[in-house]
Amino acid sequence: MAIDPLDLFILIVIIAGFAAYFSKGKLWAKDGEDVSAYGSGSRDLVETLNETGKKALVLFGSQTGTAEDYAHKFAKEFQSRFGVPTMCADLADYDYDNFDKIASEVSGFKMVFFFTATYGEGDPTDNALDFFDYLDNDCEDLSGLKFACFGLGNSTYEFYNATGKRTSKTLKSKNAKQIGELGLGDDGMATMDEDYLAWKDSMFAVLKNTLKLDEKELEYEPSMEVSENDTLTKESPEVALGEPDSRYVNINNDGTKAEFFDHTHPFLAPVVFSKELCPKRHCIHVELDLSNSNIKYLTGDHLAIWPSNPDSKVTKFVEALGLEDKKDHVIDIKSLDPTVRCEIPTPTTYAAVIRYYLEISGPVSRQFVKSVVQFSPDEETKQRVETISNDKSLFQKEITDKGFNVADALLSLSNGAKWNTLPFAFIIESIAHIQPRYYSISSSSLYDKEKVHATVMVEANDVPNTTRMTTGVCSNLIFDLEVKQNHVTDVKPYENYDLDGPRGKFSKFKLPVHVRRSTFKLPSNSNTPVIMVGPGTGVAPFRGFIRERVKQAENGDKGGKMILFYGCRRSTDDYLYKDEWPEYAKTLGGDLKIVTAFSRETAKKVYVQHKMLEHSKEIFDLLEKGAFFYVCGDASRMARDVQKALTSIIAKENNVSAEDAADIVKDLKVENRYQEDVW
Ligand SMILES: Cc1cc2nc3c(=O)[nH]c(=O)nc-3n(C[C@H](O)[C@H](O)[C@H](O)COP(=O)(O)OP(=O)(O)OC[C@H]3O[C@@H](n4cnc5c(N)ncnc54)[C@H](O)[C@@H]3O)c2cc1C
Ligand SMILES: NC(=O)c1ccc[n+]([C@@H]2O[C@H](COP(=O)([O-])OP(=O)(O)OC[C@H]3O[C@@H](n4cnc5c(N)ncnc54)[C@H](OP(=O)(O)O)[C@@H]3O)[C@@H](O)[C@H]2O)c1
Ligand SMILES: Cc1cc2nc3c(=O)[nH]c(=O)nc-3n(C[C@H](O)[C@H](O)[C@H](O)COP(=O)(O)O)c2cc1C
Ligand SMILES: *[C@@H]1O[C@H](CO)[C@@H](O)[C@H](O)[C@H]1NC(C)=O
Ligand SMILES: *[C@@H]1O[C@H](CO)[C@@H](O)[C@H](O)[C@H]1NC(C)=O
Ligand SMILES: *[C@@H]1O[C@H](CO)[C@@H](O)[C@H](O)[C@H]1NC(C)=O
Ligand SMILES: *[C@@H]1O[C@H](CO)[C@@H](O)[C@H](O)[C@H]1NC(C)=O
Ligand SMILES: *[C@@H]1O[C@H](CO)[C@@H](O)[C@H](O)[C@H]1NC(C)=O
Ligand SMILES: CC(=O)N[C@H]1CO[C@H](CO)[C@@H](O)[C@@H]1O
Repeated sequence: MAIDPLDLFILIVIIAGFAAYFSKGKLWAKDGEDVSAYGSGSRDLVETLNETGKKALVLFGSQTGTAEDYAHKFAKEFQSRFGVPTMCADLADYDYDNFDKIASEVSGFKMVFFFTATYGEGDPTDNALDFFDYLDNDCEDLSGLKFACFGLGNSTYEFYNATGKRTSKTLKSKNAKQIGELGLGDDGMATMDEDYLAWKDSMFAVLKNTLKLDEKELEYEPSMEVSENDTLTKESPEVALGEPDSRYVNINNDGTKAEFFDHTHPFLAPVVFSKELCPKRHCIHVELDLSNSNIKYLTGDHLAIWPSNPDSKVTKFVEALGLEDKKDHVIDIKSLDPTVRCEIPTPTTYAAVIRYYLEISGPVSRQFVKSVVQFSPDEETKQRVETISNDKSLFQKEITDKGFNVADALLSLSNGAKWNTLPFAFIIESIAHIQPRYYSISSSSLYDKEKVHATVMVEANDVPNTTRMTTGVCSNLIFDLEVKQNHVTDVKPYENYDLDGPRGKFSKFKLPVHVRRSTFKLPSNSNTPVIMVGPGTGVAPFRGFIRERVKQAENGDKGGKMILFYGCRRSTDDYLYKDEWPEYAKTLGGDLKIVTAFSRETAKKVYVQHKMLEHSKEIFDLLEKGAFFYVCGDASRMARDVQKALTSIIAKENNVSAEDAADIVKDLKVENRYQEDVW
């Protein structure tokens, strides 16, 4: 239960948050920029389609932007290939009470496409919850509606592709007609992009036949316009230089105090303390002060940090596009399509867009490279781009295996020639926008009321057979901040950032954040024993749990037993919070037990699940006493292995079959006594 369907609410005054979420855009609609839906802010789907003359609809359920990205690209390509005006929208932006009228009331309506990702235990994304609620409870008959669906998932999770399948199955059960096959994209096998391309090609072939659509020569049709504005400079007060959204432009930091912060309007939280937890691998502990905001958190929630790009990546990107001389020019971004909104505050500058809004450093997709063929700066480059983007294995070898990002790939493909041929509107439309990163909060809201702690492992990996390295955007920002805040001189961060932010607003050491509510929670009764399994950074929320019980004990409330199974490579290298545990044990006495597994100190790997088996009887006895069981950390293998270990413990100690033990574990999950916070 990593992300529960209920946790779409950002932790704030709950009622206010509720109203704000469902009126997203309307409450704060200023100058039209922050309006989520079609210009008027209408949430009426049929009315919007009617008024904008759209004849097809692409809806996405997305948590971290992948489905959103595919949906936008699909909508654009569908529109330009078949000349069908198409609207692409977030599932949360519309009401569904007249969804069943689309086919009958929107004249000439073709069909609707869904792009839905899966989270938690096969759950839909936060923004898709209302839609599924409608489908399950209010929708009667969708006959006459044609649809297609592409589901996104990761096959390393237990409930792979669940949401895509649910979308397809439910719509069919309401008599909607599915066109083509259900598409499934798998992150786990790293084939998402290829899965999508294959599905898309077969979908277009089917569409040509079933919808009798005429195919046109594919060319780029901009849905926004970027124009330079020479009457303004980057000093002009109305120009956005990277403020998280337009409400920050022209507002002083202290002026934001009275405001309301949430997932669309992050709080600039001062980092009041930071430290290195493991110099050998770099894991950073940060403490942020939320006291000047309306944001409250509960132990077990997630902190979302909004990162920006490092200097080296910004410079390289500017160089690839040949924007060196005009990076600070002011640009206006205007939507040409009333159903497409640009979330980037405007007017702004090229450099601000690149540093603060575009995800420029991750891997580049074959689809993206395919789409730039038409903008190649010269004939030779065009040939090369065409060849490489049409050949899966060549693309893997020349681009993916080299750890290239967009700028690296473009410059390598063009042999260093500048891509000043790429329209900036195309860049904004084709490159994903930076999403906040989530961190399991490692403090306790009881112990650390106004402060929120996070435990951030720095992501930096060597690219095999090269001297290059790939670096994670957000974790390296935190690393850079820690080094500068503590004036560390003997360590060099992997990347350097503009920590002062636009107009110095992030100075000194502030980060835009919001809090996301989770259901990963201690039992309400403090006497209930808890068993926690959290190797690596998975220990983060358990530090919060333990601090919570420490505070309760200090208040005279003697709690139940706590066992933490913690694993890392070596006791001397990456044992996080090693010095803190004895302190907590002083207060909790025999009620806190830490069992460690060091994987690289012996010839044979020792993991947390091995240690669990050694403590089989103790775990079972605690479960019999009503203990809650928690797992946090790596989702791909660890969480599964731990579940297996628990199942075999129950089978052995309870003398039941493996099947019966698995059922008991399932029941524990249903009772919320087995909780996961995995990523
Ligand atoms: C619910 C939840 C809780 C979490 N809790 C924690 C926590 O407590 N602690 C924690 O440390 N993390 C946690 N995470 C993970 C965290 O959100 C981030 O994913 C993590 O910090 C990496 O983010 P980043 O921006 O640094 O890396 P990203 O920029 O997102 O990069 C991801 C990876 O891609 C690699 N990469 C970059 N460029 C390329 C390229 N061109 N080609 C190939 N690879 C590339 C990077 O090296 C990195 O390894 C949690 C995640 C979730 C969903
Ligand atoms: N730079 C790298 O090469 C590298 C390597 C691993 C992870 N990472 C990244 O580092 C991030 C943070 O890592 P982290 O600190 O949370 O974890 P971690 O350090 O990767 O792992 C914590 C401990 O869990 C062990 N482990 C590995 N597989 C396991 C399994 N199936 N079951 C139980 N335990 C297992 C590890 O052992 P062993 O590692 O000894 O097997 C280690 O002792 C992850 O997001 C990951 O992507 C990077
Ligand atoms: C915390 C977390 C939980 C996930 N749970 C599942 C799951 O239960 N089943 C699945 O198929 N995929 C799961 N995934 C994988 C996502 O569905 C997949 O990465 C998808 O591409 C994300 O799309 P988005 O970026 O549009 O949100 C999970 C991913 C994360 C980060
Ligand atoms: C949409 O237009 C059709 C006719 O073109 C009309 O019958 C219908 O009422 C309109 N629906 C909405 C919600 O505007
Ligand atoms: C999917 O699972 C794999 C494990 O095979 C993991 O390494 C990867 O990070 C996951 N992908 C995403 C995007 O979560
Ligand atoms: C430039 O911006 C100013 C202020 O927003 C605006 O009045 C003017 O019309 C813009 N000029 C151009 C050429 O877009
Ligand atoms: C790295 O190079 C070695 C030998 O030069 C080769 O065997 C190996 O497959 C290469 N690894 C990658 C990931 O390309
Ligand atoms: C376990 O159960 C089996 C039958 O279900 C029984 O034959 C066996 O004696 C039991 N063992 C113990 C130790 O209780
Ligand atoms: C195509 C594919 O891999 N489908 C899988 C989707 O997930 C279910 C389990 O939820 C599997 O049984 C299917 O094989």
